[in-house]
Amino acid sequence: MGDLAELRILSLRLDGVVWVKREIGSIGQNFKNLGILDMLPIRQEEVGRLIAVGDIHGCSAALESLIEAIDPSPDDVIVTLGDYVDRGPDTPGVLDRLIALRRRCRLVPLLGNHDQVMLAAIFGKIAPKLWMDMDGDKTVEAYGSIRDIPPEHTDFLSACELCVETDSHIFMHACYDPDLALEKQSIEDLLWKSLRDEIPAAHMSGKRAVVGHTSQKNGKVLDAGHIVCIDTFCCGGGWLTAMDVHSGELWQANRDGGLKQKRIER
Ligand SMILES: [Mn+2]
Repeated sequence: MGDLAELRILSLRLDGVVWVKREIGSIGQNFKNLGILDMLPIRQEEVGRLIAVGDIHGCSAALESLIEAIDPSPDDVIVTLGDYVDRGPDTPGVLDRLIALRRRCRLVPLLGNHDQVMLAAIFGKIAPKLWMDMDGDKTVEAYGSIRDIPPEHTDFLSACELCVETDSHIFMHACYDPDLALEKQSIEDLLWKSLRDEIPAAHMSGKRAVVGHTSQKNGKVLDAGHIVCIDTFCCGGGWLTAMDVHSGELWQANRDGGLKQKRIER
């Protein structure tokens, strides 16, 4: 198993000490295989805003507009909820912008199921057809060919985390099992489970979950109180949403980069 078959979970606490829980598993036929590797304390001196960004799916103009509107400072933490690739026209531009964003703020990128499948296809863990069936053809088209995907982009995706936790919130791409601690969650639930099947009960931690993955075709944030879904279907004509999880401030941009801004009820 190569390095790129490894997945990690990161757990952040923003009350002065950041705890990083690293887990490792294999991208392969069995997506469930996870085990704790280590747990590292990291000091965090100052904390700015904590902002989540929904599924970008190749919509680089929307991402560009949102970053400009947010105007992140080095103390801000931005958690991107995964699914950077496929469907939209410019996956390469999305990954370039995210890599550049790392120099402006504390970026915590999470892995989405599309990102996982892209990596698995590139590194021979699954048949490329499985990726193409998930609109991977748009991604390959934008790069020219699979061979033209630069290592910086696959490195970025390979280093994405599965789950992030703060004192008040948990973040993951798709969903969770409410009765399992974060380190016991399955890849299926974290990356694949749809809210259309069922809105889960509150997580046992009592923390509010912020997720993407289940696209809200009406373009509106789904707020069920204990869980909020900010995948507002940018690639399909809706919005790319960013949300300051403490203030409730929202930024939204469409796939052409047009911006709208509003505050949601809390
Ligand atoms: Mn997804």
